[in-house]
Amino acid sequence: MICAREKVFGVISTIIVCTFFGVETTASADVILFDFGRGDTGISDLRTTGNWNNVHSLQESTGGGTGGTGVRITDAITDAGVVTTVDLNVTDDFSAVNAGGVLASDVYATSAQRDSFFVTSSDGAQIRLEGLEAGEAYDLTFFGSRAASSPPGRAFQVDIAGQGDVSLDAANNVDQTASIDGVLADSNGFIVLDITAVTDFGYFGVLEIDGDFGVVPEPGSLGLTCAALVCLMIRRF
Ligand SMILES: [Ca+2]
Ligand SMILES: [Ca+2]
Repeated sequence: MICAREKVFGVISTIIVCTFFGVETTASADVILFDFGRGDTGISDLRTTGNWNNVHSLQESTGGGTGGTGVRITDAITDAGVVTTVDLNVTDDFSAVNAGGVLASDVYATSAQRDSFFVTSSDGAQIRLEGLEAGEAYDLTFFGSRAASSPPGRAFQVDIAGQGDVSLDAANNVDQTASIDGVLADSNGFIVLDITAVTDFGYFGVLEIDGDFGVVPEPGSLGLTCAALVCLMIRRF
């Protein structure tokens, strides 16, 4: 009797685990692209179509707004459209959103190159990438553009504690990127990026991540996996 109860408990536990935690697989090397800038609420829509993750402000509807703390992308897609476990979390707000980049598509689509979130000399930002594979190495590439005919400075710097830093001048930029390669996700699957202005302002427009990502199974395949596990356990009664 006790044994039967334990088996029933086992089946129920399997259903609960499948329902709440899903079944993850790891994709082969892939690319995730984030476009920082304007969305569609109240002002011009500069989101990039296709397999991009558009990061835009929570405050746009009130007139421009900022790339505020709490802006979040959940289950980012790869450039092949695969849904991953990767989240992007703005843990320290940017100063505001800008759409004054050079109209060009040398590296990415124009809608990605021309807008950005920006920081100032007195107001940096922080992004935490979550849901990465713990201990896995990732290559990170950054882009930013701001049409400019004179000072002040428009360069941003990205620091990843203990793993490297890089800067990129966004002034009139159309084809330059900056990268930090081989960045290790910590034991939580996190990589934290601190973004600052080198001098006056820093325009941060695109983040590209190259590496292996966990994949969120499609609902259909998840259901089949759970059903198969439950059937297997019932047959063993
Ligand atoms: Ca800030
Ligand atoms: Ca954009």
